[in-house]
Amino acid sequence: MRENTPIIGIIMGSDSDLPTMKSAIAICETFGVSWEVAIVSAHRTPEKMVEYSKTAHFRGIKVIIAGAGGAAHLPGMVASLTPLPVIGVPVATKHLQGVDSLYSIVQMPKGIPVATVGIGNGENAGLLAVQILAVNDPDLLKKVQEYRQNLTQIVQEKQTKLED
Ligand code: RP5
Repeated sequence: MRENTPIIGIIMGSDSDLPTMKSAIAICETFGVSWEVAIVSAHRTPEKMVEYSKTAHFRGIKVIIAGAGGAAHLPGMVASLTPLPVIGVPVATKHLQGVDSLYSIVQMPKGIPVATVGIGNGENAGLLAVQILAVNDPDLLKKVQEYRQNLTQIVQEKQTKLED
């Protein structure tokens, strides 16, 4: 649901991050949570980053997912500028396979947390954002529980196939 009143803000440093971030969008769609997406670069569009971060909560955004690769300063800088929870997605890179991205995002100083997911794991970022929203939304919480039950069922089916 790409709506006028999105509640999850998905941002990324470059359009080259989109393949990774698409899985976060897919999770929002699965759970019926409204989202928006934007390219916001800490280095190439720093003023846009400041504007986005300072105004997101006024526009109704509840959680920000920020993906970046390499010198991945976007999630941390956004977190320093917004009161909203920020989930960081380290995007895999060609030369250092995303370890650079991970280290750039995960080691935040005390006081300014970024909830960092695994390298390339946009899906978990989407799920974490949904779970944060579900704390105050019983219907969404039920959907999260059903999603988990489905995961369990998939594993059980794989086990059954192994035993066949
Ligand atoms: C970062 O630099 C982006 O998040 C991207 O992961 C990386 C490379 O960007 P491009 O050169 O592909 O635009 O800012």
